[in-house]
Amino acid sequence: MMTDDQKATYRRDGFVYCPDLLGAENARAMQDEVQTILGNPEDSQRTILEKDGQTPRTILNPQLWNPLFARLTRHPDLLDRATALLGEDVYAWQMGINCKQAFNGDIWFWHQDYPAYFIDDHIPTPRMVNVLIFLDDVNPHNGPLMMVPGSHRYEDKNPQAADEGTSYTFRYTDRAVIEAEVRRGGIEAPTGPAGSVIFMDVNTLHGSAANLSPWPRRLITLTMNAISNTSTTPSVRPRHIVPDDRDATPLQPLKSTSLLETCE
Ligand SMILES: O=C(O)CCC(=O)C(=O)O
Repeated sequence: MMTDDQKATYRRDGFVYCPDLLGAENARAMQDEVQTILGNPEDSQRTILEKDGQTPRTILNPQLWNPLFARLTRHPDLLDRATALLGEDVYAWQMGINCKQAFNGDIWFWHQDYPAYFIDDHIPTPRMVNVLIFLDDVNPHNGPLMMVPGSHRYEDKNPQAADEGTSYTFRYTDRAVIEAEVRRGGIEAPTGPAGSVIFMDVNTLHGSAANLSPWPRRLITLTMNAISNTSTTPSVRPRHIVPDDRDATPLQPLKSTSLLETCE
């Protein structure tokens, strides 16, 4: 359950951190599944590589083709909080598993998610929440997600698409805006065990540094959208990056909190 205090934190800061929400057993199940997926590179459209052309950067939309990650979208502890924050039923709009591997996991330059969702994907309002799930223990050295508290109030009308030196083009934020927002709000980078979860407003400014440490820092980003907020016309981005949401139906919670239990 999302408490009133947690909701107030989310509204004030643009994110709320729930340490250990999914627990170690679920985290281990997801880690094992990621290893299996990466060991079977049967479809190159399922994974974006880093600019070295070898290191996996992001596994794209596994909820569409992997039963365990499909179940994750229906985990009751995620679904009830996302629904409470948005005030209505939700569907899984997009998911990625950012692999940020040990030694050579690359950066995610500073950005807000919503400008691309609005300009490129035609999602009418920011009535969405990005559910960020730690797949590994996160510490100050393995590239924790950094966020600027309060930056969800800044409305960026048209950030330019760029690759910022990585293999992934996105609408990254201008340096002058980042400077001003960080001067105002500072930076927070939650750390904690695998299975922890951050619920983040899609307008919160965020990014992460490269991972030089010997520890991976895999992070799931699962964007839940309010069912009244589906795209008005199909995204200009390819369907393996942004799935078609025309048939979106509300997610129903699993009966169990264990991802390993396959019964409904
Ligand atoms: O994995 C990361 O550090 C960045 C995630 C991110 O930027 C996103 O999901 O939009």
